[in-house]
Amino acid sequence: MPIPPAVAKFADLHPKPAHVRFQYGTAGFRTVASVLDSVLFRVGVLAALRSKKLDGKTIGVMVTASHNPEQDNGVKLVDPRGEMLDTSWEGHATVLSNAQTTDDFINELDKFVQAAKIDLSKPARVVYGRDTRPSGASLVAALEDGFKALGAEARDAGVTTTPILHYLVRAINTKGTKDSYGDDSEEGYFLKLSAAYKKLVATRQTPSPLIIDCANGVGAPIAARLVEHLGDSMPLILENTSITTPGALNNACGADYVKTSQKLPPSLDGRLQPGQRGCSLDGDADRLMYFYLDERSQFHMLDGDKIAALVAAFVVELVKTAGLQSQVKVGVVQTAYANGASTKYLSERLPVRCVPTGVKHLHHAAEHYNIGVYFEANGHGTVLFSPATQETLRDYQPSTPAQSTALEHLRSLNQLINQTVGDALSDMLLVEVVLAHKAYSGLEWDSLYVDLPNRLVKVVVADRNQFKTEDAERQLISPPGLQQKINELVRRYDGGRSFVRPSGTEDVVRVYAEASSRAQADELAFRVGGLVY
Ligand code: 16G
Ligand code: ZN
Repeated sequence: MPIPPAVAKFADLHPKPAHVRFQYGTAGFRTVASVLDSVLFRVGVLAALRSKKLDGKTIGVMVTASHNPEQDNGVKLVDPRGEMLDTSWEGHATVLSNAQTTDDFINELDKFVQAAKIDLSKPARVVYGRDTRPSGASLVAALEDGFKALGAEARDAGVTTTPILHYLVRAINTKGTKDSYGDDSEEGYFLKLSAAYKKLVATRQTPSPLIIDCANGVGAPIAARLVEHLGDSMPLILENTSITTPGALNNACGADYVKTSQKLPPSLDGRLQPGQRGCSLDGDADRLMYFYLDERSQFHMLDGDKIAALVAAFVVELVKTAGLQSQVKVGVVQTAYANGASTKYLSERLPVRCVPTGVKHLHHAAEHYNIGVYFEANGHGTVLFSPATQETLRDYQPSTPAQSTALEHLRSLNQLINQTVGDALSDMLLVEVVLAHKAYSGLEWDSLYVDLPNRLVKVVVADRNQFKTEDAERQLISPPGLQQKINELVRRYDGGRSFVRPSGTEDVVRVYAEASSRAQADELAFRVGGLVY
C-alpha cells in the first residue's frame, strides 16, 4: 500500500528548517522549541506507524523537555506497556526527522514502511499529552496533523505529567484483561495511588507536613489533585506552582537545580523549617529530590541513591518478614554516578548491578530481578515487580499474622509504585510510606550512609564522539591511552574514583570524581578534566 497522499499534503505545512540536525536521543527529541514543528509532525506520523506495526495497540506521545529551560521542548514515544520506545526505532525516528524536503520525507517513509513490513491498512491508536511549556500547544497541533495524515484514532490527555502519560498507555492497553493496570484516566491514576498509600499508612501516625517544590511546572496542578485524593492522610504544602509566569519553569527550583547546585531553591528560604522534609519535582514530574534542614539550618540533600537505599532495604525486609525470601529475589540497579557509599551500603544487603546512564538501561536491567529497584542519582527511578512475582504475591498463603501483614504491604506497594517509568509523585508517596513505617526523620534517613564527597564537571571538547566507554561507562576505550592516565591519577587519591563519559544530551564530556575529602574530590575532578581537554 502506498503512503496516503494526505501525508505529503500535511508535511508541506510543517517544513523542516534548513541546517538543523535532529537526533532521537536518550530523552527523545529535545532542543529549542522554535525549530521543533516539523519534528512533532513527523513523530505524529511515526507514532501512528508504530501503532499499526503493533496491530493497533495504543502508543503514547509526550511533549516535554523535562528539567530543561522553558524555551526548550521535546517529544518522546511510549510503547504499549508504558515503557520507552524500542531502541530499534530510535534510529528510524532520527532519519525521518532529518529528511529535508517533503519528497525526501515521503521517500524515507516509503522505504521504512517496506523494510519494517508495516501494514498501512491496520488501525492506529495514540494517546498524547504535554507539560506546561508555552510552546506546547502549537507543537501539539503539529503532532495532531501527523496523526490526521494517517487517520490515527487519537486521544488527548491534555496537560499532564510524563509518568501519568505512561500510566495511561499501559492502562489503555491492558483494559479489560487480567493484567489491567487501573482505570485509563487521570482519576484512575489518583485513585490507584491514593488507595494504596492509605492502606500502607493506615495504622501509622499522620506525618508532619511535607513541602513540595513543583518547579513551576505540570507537577503543580497534578500534585494539587493528589492532595484532594489523599485528604487528611498526608499533609502536603505545594510551592513553586506558578505555571503561567513566563520564565519560571525550572528556574532556580526543581529537582535538577537541587541536584546540580546541591542547594535549597531560594524560593523555599524561610518556608522550609529546620527538621522539616521537602522535595523537588522536575518540569514533567518524573524526577524527585528530597532534602531537609538540620537544626543549624544546614541543607542536606537526599538524592536518588538515598531513595534507592531507603526503599530497597524496606522491600528486602518485607519480603523476609513475609517468608518469601527464597522465592522473591530483590536487586538494585545503579549507574556509575551512584555515590560509592550508596553502592557499598546496598551491596552489603542485596545484589547490585551497574549499567550505562539512561532510564532504558536501568529499566531493562531491573526487569531481570523478581523485584528490581532502580534509581539514578538524579532522582529518576522506580521499583519493578516481575509478572511471576505479582502472581506469587497474589497466590501466597501466609502462615502467621506477621507474614500476612508483610504480604499485604507488598501487594499495596505493587499498586502504589508506577512501574512504567520513574514517577516523582508515586516515588514521593513510596518514600513517605517507608519513613512512616521506620519512624525516620530526614536526619535518620540521611544517616543510613554518609555520601562520599564528589564533583561533576563538564568539559567542552572538539569531538565528544571520540570518547568511547565500556564496563557501564566506567572505563574509556577511546581516545587510546587516556584511561591509563586517569587510573594513574586516581591511585594517588584516598578513596578516589573517577570516570569520563560523553553526555547523551549535551555537546560535552562529563567527568565525575569521588574521594574521601571535598578538596580531594574537587582536585581529582579538575585534574581528570585537564587530561580530557
Ligand atoms: C536523560 C535520561 C536520564 C539521564 C540523562 C543523562 C531518560 C528518560 N533520561 O535525561 O536518565 O540521567 O539523560 O544525561 O533516559 P547526560 O547523558 O547528558 O549525562
Ligand atoms: Zn523529567
